[in-house]
Amino acid sequence: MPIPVVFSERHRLHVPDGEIWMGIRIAGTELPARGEVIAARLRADGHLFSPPDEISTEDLIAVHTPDLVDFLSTAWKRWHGSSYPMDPGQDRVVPYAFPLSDMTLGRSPRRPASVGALTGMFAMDTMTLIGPGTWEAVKDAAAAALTAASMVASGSEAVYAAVRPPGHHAGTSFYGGSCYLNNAALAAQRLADRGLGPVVVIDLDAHHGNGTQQIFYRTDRVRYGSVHIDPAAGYFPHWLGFADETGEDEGIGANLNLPLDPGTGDEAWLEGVRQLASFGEGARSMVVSLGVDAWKADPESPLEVSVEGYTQGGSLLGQMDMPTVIVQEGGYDLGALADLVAGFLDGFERGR
Ligand code: SP5
Ligand code: ZN
Repeated sequence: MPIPVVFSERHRLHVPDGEIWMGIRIAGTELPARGEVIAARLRADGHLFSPPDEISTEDLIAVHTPDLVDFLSTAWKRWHGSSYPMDPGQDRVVPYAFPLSDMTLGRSPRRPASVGALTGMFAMDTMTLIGPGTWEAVKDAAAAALTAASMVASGSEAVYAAVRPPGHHAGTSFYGGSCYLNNAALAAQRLADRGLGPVVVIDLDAHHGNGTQQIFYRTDRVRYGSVHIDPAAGYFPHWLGFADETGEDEGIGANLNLPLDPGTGDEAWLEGVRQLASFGEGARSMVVSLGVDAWKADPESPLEVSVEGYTQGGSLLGQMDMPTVIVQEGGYDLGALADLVAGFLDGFERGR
């Protein structure tokens, strides 16, 4: 039986329309077409689709601050009630100044009057633009991950949330890296809350999931393990993803980072996936952050994993035989995206 899929057509409403990269607006790669090619392929392959349940703010503050949720849900309206769309002519919400902690004397910054300044309190970068339909799509992506977790908590063996935008760079109180709310973290927290803890999150995206790591850094109810491009080699998210980040307080030993050199291919990547599977032993359920941007021709990462590599990775995780929520993260080669996702899901099914 192909893995059931939770999917919302409303992902299409999120049209970031580029990113501000080194101060310049460029095309960007987190496109609506990503959701379309994945859904088309899985429909053709006979997966059963269902829409997400309705959710409320209460569901989101399980891992995020009310301030972040309030900002994301109102940012577009505030921006379009300001002068920025006319002067300087910016139609997307984007930050320009950031309240670094020394700059505010270590105090929590007071809420600024201008929405331009307010954006700098929540955004970790300039690449993650907010447009007219962003919030509706973001909310449905979170809802899809939560729905998949509820299905698994009520007995489904494995469910795939085919979402965009992705989520693993978003933390308790901040967004960035093309992510707004942390879909995978919401799923993991729900599994833990429904008696399926400890949960292990296994992150296969080419980039380190700094947001997921931050959300669960001080707890052992949700472990976080990731194999990704080494931030020390100059890659996003730059500040986190190093091997010496192993958790704090109750979470000591519950965080595992496996950074890889640029050019790393299937063999070493799969060895990393095997280590993540061992790290997950003894957990009662699993969330897979399924980024497929470690693919060798992906425009956003220098890792060199093949479709066969992702299929074998799926098989290794399927063999863990745990209740599992699979959540889509990155993956930007539109010509390979469907093969990579379908390959992983096939491998996962066959591994079980
Ligand atoms: C979820 C996810 O995979 N987020 C990745 C965000 C990574 N962005 C990396 C830095 C952006 C560089 N994009 C411009 C490339 C110009 N050649
Ligand atoms: Zn990525």
